Amino acid sequence: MTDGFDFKAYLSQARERVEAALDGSLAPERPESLREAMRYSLLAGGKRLRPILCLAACELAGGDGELAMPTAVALEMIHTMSLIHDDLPAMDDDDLRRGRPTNHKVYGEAVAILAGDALLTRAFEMVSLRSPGVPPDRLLKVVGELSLVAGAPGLVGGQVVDLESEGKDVDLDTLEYIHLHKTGALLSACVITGATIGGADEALIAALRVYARGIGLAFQIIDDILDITASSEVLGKTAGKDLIADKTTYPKLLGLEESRRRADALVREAKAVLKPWEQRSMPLLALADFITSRDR
Ligand code: GRG
Repeated sequence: MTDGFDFKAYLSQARERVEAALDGSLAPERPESLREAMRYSLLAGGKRLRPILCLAACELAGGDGELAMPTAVALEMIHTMSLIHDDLPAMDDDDLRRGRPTNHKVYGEAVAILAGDALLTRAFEMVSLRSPGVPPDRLLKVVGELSLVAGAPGLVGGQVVDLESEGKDVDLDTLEYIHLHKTGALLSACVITGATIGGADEALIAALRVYARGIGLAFQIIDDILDITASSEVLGKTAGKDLIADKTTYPKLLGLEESRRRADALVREAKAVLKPWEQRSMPLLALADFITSRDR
C-alpha cells in the first residue's frame, strides 16, 4: 500500500521541521536553570513519532501541517514530561534516557519534577495561545483531548496501575489497560488532534481512533520485545528493566514469537481501516509499519 512512497525522506524532513519548532518553543523561559532543564530533555533527540503522527493526520484530513505544528510540539512536550517523571527514583528510577543521563541525574529531583510540570503546562499554552490560524472551536477540542490524555483517564491512570502491578501476576486485560493508557492514549491523541486541526469529518476521526488503538498496542508490544532483545546502547535507555522490576510484559505472558505475531496483526488491522483514504494516508501507513520494524 506504500509502494513508491519515500518514507525515509518523509521521516527525515518531518523530523527536521519538528526539531526546529521544538527548538523555538522554549525561548523566553525564565529562570535560566529551569529553561536549561526543560531544553535538556526536550531537545535530547528521540524518534519524534508523536509530533510526526500529528502532522501526518492533519495533512490526511486535508489541512496544512504547519497549522498543527504547535500542537505537535505540545504532544512532544507532554511525552517528554512523562519520560522525565517516569525516570524519577519514586517511579522507574532510571539513569539513562535518550542516550544521556536522566533529567534528575543532571539537575536534581526537584528541578526535574518542576521541568516536567513546566513542559506539561507549556503544552497547553502552545495550543491555546500559540496556534495562530486555527479556528478556536478546533483548538478547544484539542485542549479537551490533551487534558484527557495527560490526566487520570490517560497517562496518570496508566502509570498508577503499572506501579501497582509491579511484582504481581498481571493478566492480559490489565496489561492491555496499562499499555492503552500509558502509551496508546497519547499516540491516539496525536492523530485525533492533528486530524481535528485539519478539519476531519466524523468518519475519519472514528477510523483514526481504531488505527491509533492498533498502533498504540503494537508500539508497546514492540517496546516490551526490545527491552529483552536490544542493548542499552541501541535503545538509549536501560535495557532489561522489565525483568529487573519483575514487570508483566507481552513476551512474559505470550512468548516472543506470539508477541511479535500479535504486533504485526495489530498493525495490519490498523492500516486496513484507512483504506477509504488510501491516496492520502501513505505517511500514516508507513508510520504504522515503522512501529513494528523499529530497533529502538
Ligand atoms: C502526564 C502528569 C502526567 C504524568 C505522567 C510518568 C507518567 C505519568 C506516565 C508514564 C508514561 C510513560 C513513560 C510511558 C512509556 C511510553 C513509551 C513507550 C515511551 C517511549 O517512547 P519512544 O520510544 O521514545 O517514542 P522516544 O525517546 O523515541 O521519544
